[in-house]
This record gives sequence, structure tokens and C-alpha cells, in this order.
Amino acid sequence: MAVLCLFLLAFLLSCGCTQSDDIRSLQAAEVREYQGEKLGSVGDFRENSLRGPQQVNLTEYRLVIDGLVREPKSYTYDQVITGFPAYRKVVTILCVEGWEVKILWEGILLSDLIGSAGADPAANTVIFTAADGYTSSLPLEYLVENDILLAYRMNNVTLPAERGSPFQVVAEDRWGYKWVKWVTGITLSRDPTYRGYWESRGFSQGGERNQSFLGR
Ligand SMILES: Nc1nc2c(c(=O)[nH]1)N[C@H]1C(S)=C(S)[C@@H](COP(=O)(O)O)O[C@H]1N2
Ligand SMILES: [Mo]
Repeated sequence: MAVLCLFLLAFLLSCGCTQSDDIRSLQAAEVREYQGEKLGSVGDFRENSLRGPQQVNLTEYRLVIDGLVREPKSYTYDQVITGFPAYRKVVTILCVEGWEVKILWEGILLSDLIGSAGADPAANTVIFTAADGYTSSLPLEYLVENDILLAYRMNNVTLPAERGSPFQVVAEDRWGYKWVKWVTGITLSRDPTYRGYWESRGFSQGGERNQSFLGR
């Protein structure tokens, strides 16, 4: 009987251990240091999106690239993830509200993605649309020259819903409102005066971080 009890106890304890091990390994999945640089955490963001976190269904999801392109595209999530080379870089996001987070982003180059649809030589502006109706734009030249990423992972974990799953623009050196989350559409245009959600409410068109966001 005593032996049986001990056996049961050992069994219960071992179950408990495996469980807490799993929990620990999940937390450890997020990297907090990269090439000697300390990183912030996925949990450091203040969620203040237009309509709260969007739950995008990845099997039904399509990423549309249209406008001034040779061949409009509609990609599935897997086609985006597996169809283009992956890149990673450490970039800090800074919101006009005063918080900032340094993250190791992983994704594909927007220039590769746009290139696959063939940008018309007249195109100079890229308009991003999102699952919550949010929009913003960036110059095509800026995206190409700065190797701007469309991210699907941050700190080695897949973007969670709150952070823009499946894709967020990593708009390096631009204020947070240029970092469109839940991207569903990429439209090439030749209208550099197109103003997105915050830009049409008084935020600067360029969104350069070294300039005030309350600009033109
Ligand atoms: N689709 C969408 N993307 C968005 C927003 C939004 O409301 N909707 N907010 C922007 C703003 S103002 C910031 S600062 C960044 C980061 O916001 P978060 O902390 O809510 O993730 O997302 C940007 N991208
Ligand atoms: Mo923001």
C-alpha cells in the first residue's frame, strides 16, 4: 500500500513538473536580448488601436497588392511567409503618446512583396489598409531604400492579435501611427498627398520621428 501511495505521489509530482516546464518554455520563447542589445517585450506596448485588437482568421486571410502595379496580387498567409526571403532587424517603435519599445522584428521586405506585383514607374506612394479600417501611407522610395519590413514575428514569437497579426509595417524612424497593424491591403498610388487616419486628423504626413508629429 505504501509503495502504491509513493508511486501515485511520484506520478502526480511528475505531471505537475511537466506542466510547469511547459509554461516556463513558453515564456522563454520571447528573446529579450539580441547581439548584445537588450530588447523590450511584446507585453510593453500600450494597446490603443482604433477598434481594439482584430482577430484575423489566417486561413481566410488575403493580402492584396493593387493600384499602380503590372499584375495585382492576392496572397494567402502561407504564400507571404514562405514565398519571400526572411529578414530580421532590431527597431524601436515610438508612439506620440510617449512610450517606446525596442523589438527584434522578423518579416519580409516590402520591396520584395511590391516587386512581385511590379510597381508602375509612376507610383510614388504606398497606401496600407487594415482589418480595422485604419489606413496610412509611406513613400515608395522610403520603403525600398530603407529595407522596410512587413513583420510577422517579434522577439522570435509570432505576432499576437494585439500586435497586428498577421502583419505589421516596421516603419523605422517614423512615428508609431505609420506602423500599420493587421495589414490587408497595399495599394500603389501616385498621390503623395493621400492622408490616412491620423494624418487626416492633424498628424504629420511624413511622420518622421526627428520632427514633431503635429506638423503638415
Ligand atoms: N490597423 C491599425 N494599425 C495601427 C493602429 C491602429 O489603430 N490600427 N495604431 C497605430 C499606432 S498610433 C501605434 S503607436 C502603433 C502601435 O500601437 P499598439 O501599441 O496599439 O500596438 O500601431 C499603429 N498601427
Ligand atoms: Mo500611436
